[in-house]
Amino acid sequence: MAQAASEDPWWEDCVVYQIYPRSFSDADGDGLGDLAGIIGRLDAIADLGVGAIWLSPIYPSPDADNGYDISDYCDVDPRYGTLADFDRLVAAARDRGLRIIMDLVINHTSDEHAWFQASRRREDPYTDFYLWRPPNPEGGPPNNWTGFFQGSTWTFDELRGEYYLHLFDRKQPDLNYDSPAVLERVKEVMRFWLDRGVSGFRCDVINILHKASLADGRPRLIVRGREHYVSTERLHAILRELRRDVLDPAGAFAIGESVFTDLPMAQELSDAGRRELHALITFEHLEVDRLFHRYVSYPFSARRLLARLAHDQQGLDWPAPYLESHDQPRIVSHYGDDGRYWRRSAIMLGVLAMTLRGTPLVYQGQEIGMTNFDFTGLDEVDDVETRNVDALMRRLKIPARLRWHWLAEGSRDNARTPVQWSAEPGAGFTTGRPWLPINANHRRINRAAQEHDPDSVLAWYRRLIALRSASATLRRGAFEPVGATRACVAYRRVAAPGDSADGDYTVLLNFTAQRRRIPCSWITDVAAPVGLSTVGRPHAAVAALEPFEALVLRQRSSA
Ligand code: TEU
Repeated sequence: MAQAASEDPWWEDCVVYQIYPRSFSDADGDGLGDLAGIIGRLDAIADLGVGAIWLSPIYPSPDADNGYDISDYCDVDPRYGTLADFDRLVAAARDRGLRIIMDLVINHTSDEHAWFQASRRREDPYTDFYLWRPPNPEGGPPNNWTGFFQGSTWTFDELRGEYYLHLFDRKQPDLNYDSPAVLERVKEVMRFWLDRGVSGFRCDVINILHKASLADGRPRLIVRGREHYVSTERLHAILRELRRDVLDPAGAFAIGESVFTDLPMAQELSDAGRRELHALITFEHLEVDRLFHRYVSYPFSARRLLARLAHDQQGLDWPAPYLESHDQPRIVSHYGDDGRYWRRSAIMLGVLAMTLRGTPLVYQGQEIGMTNFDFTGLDEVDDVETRNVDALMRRLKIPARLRWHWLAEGSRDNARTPVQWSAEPGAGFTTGRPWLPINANHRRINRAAQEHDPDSVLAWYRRLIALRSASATLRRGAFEPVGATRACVAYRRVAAPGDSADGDYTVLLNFTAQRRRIPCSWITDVAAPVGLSTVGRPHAAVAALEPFEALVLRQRSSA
């Protein structure tokens, strides 16, 4: 029983589809997505050929960080539905061959969680559930740390008469993992959802749970103090304990989101033999042209992108490649072109996403090429991080135009606008007033318009997911960089010895709006059959790639 997970590593064969529930589909017209809305769209998800859904948080939450501040781990927020609706979702998903993966946010709770309220009052057993400290001798915060959302990580609580630590918003107090009781409660939460039929967890900021020390941090512009809590020894022990006691007995999958992660650290967290996490979500490949939490941009280089991808693709036991999430700008607006080459570049990025090794994650709307928002000012933005970065940029006296340019490029709300199901007002997302504005381009970019169009981004995603599902090489074959220029990349996927019937694949991608010559050494066999061409190429004798072209060649296995 304890080995169930290793007996059926189902996640190695499937694509995971991420739903950000508030923006997915609204069945009751209140402008916020809900579980009934998701149930109503399950056929549209299953039809993509994916095998699992990762649900961003649906728990009760005051929404300081849109559900990543949870006030009850064992319930559903009434705005999304009920536990009975959740059970219906699990069953309806199962009927369509879809598994459900829950977002597990255990670094922090909401300050409105009953544990925190009891902890403020020093009620046992909750007194030490959070990181409380008295003021420093001058009366200020206990140390000099700064948080992910800027500013001090400490807030003074009048009732308790102490400061509490929060690495994110002040309404997201960090749990204290030096207290064994906290981990026991977390196990109960995980079992609660596993018993309801979920197949695993996406573990939010999982590598920063444990704070080894609360000493001052080294001088840094952002997230000062991180050296005291990123991937501590105790964190590794916690992960092994959760795997042994909760995940493995249920055959459940754990994919962790990890921050400030170099390759050795990522290897430790997700190494199969260490039995901590099955897979890891990292950020660096989405920041090859970004600084400062992606809020400051500089010129893109395909060479740098390939190097970053190769890091995880070659260095990790089981990578989780992805190009979009609820925290990232839309990929077609970032590494593609959301103007003239919108369709072709969205498809090229789809080819990239579906030809990497590991368990790919596709974010809602990516499959129809949704773009960054078209907001014109900060008053339309909801995201707490964007607002805090704005405040910081104001303090740094960044001129207004540049400030908006950077915020608009980096804001997490870019990916959070409602899914564009149709050209109607409300985009088929809601009949009410949407919680976040709908992009005006929904009249052109929407699911209904692409449903039956064989050249659409959607049709290509279906085709690419089907290709991947049928190809052991694409799922688990080795990744070998072939070459890169500033504009183009080439890599090979090489069949494992047992998978040689499937053959090898060479993928060539152009990330620019110009026709670009490629070195002839990138194509080793001009007679290789074309597996996929986004510009209708008949053969592999290629000297240059068209703007945003993607080309996949199939070769006999070298194994
Ligand atoms: O994100 C963690 C995280 O560090 C980053 O995504 C961060 O929001 C940002 O990208 C830094 O630039 C996770 C969740 O995905 C995010 O939505 C939450 O806000 C955060 O944790 C806190 O729970």
